[in-house]
Amino acid sequence: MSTTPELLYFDIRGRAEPIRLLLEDIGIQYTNKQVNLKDWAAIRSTTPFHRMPVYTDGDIEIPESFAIMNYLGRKYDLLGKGMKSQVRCDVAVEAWRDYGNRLASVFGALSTSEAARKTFIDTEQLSLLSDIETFYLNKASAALYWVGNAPTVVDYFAFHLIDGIASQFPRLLSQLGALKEFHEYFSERTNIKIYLASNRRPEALFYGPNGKVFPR
Ligand SMILES: N[C@@H](CCC(=O)N[C@@H](CS)C(=O)NCC(=O)O)C(=O)O
Repeated sequence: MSTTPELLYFDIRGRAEPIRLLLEDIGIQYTNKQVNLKDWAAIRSTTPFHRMPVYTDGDIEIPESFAIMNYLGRKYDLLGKGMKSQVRCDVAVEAWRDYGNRLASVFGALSTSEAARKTFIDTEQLSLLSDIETFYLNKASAALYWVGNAPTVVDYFAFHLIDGIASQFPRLLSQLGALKEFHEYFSERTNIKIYLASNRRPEALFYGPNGKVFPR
């Protein structure tokens, strides 16, 4: 049995990117196995639920991206210290998950009209993110992490999604000063900086309708 954990996912950032960021940041050696969409059909039936990501650590095989993050959070003490912090961590993760799911439905579904996409980009997105930013600012600590004085799993979800906003909607991010500040701060962490500049990080954010890579 291999002692090096393996993360199996497409060759995009997508649902695996917070997991990659966490592993990279805390310096875990892992096999970053990336599958191109054209090769997926051949391995689909070998994965639990026939989907990815899947994380394998010794004799533990974990499908479901949030279960993987919770596993890593428990294993490496990244879920917050004490009840209040743990609840704050859970709430923030859910808020980012809602935003991520909304993004997936707006940009990943063929059925979404151009008009609905435009409404999301022009108005809805700022409202959703302003609420998340208000939550972020209502923290007990002056530190720039989402919970307490050290990273928790939510910092990796938040960084991944804000990084997408920074690259796709830079003007929007300039209206969200606290999220922008967090993004800049977190991107300077030593191992995060190394990862962002490395070829281990996929270029593409996600596969859109018809398997098109986004952004092209
Ligand atoms: N709830 C799951 C969703 C997993 C999921 O939808 N994975 C997609 C990629 S993001 C997938 O494997 N799609 C391939 C397929 O359905 O054939 C999670 O969060 O891990």
